[in-house]
Amino acid sequence: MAFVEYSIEDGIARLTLTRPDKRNAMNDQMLADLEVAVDQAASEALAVVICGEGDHFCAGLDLAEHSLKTAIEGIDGSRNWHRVFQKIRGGRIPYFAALHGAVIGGGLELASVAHVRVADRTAFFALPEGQRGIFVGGGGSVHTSRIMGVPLMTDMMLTGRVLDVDEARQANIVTYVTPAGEALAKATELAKKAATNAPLSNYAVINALPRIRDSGYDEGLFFESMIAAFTQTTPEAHERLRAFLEKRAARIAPKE
Ligand code: 1HE
Repeated sequence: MAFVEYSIEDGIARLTLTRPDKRNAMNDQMLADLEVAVDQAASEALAVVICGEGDHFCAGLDLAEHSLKTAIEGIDGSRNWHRVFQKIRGGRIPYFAALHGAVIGGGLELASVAHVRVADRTAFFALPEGQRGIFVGGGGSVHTSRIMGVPLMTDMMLTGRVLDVDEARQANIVTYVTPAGEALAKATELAKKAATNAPLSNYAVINALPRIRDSGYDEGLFFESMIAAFTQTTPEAHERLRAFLEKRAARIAPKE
């Protein structure tokens, strides 16, 4: 793979965007490489960390390549981002994004399909599509807007507003902030924790929560009961519940 490096250790896959000279801008080849890495992770990993090489996570869509496309090629390109990103967002295993430096445009859209986002203090977030004369195309109007809300996303897209990590934390774009250089270690630590969960519970969290959030109130509650009954009647759930009752499972300690 030219622009994505794949590695796996103890069931945790690491996907690194490796195009630092172009600030990890996403071109068609990088997206294709990302899909190969995502498929590989799906076949063998319990959780995934996604990060970027160099000083930035991802500067978004490769504008040089994009500017040469016709309208129909642009549609195909955007639908391709959706297809690959859906494998991340709606797969079986959780993704943890380790963010630093620029998390811009398509980079923020990519981060938005991860399930947990960790940023270090160097991270900054922007959606300069308005300035570039384009629109989000990597699913941001659906995913990113659900995370930060339409008002803030509209502000960022209209005014070019840049968010720092504290603002991003406040807007739930990230749920962890680390000192500079420590996002990857934190994201990996979290991925390791999630990897010890029952895989079916992880699947339900990833795939049921967003659907329930998008459904009606009554349908959501009904769907929740179905998923809850399904997961809790599996042999793995029985064993995990028994382990707790027989005092073989770790207790939850108060936060230090
Ligand atoms: C790029 C890209 C890119 C850098 N496409 N080549 N994204 C943007 O509008 C963000 C544009 N990038 C930037 O604002 C800056 O590059 C950064 C803040 C990310 C980094 O700044 P800096 O000073 O470290 O780097 P640089 O000198 O600006 O860029 C280094 C090289 O990377 C340079 O190429 P070079 O051949 O002159 O060395 C840049 O041209 C190249 N580069 N970013 C192509 N994005 C699915 S739709 C999503 C829509 C969007 O993503 S819109 C947002 C696009």
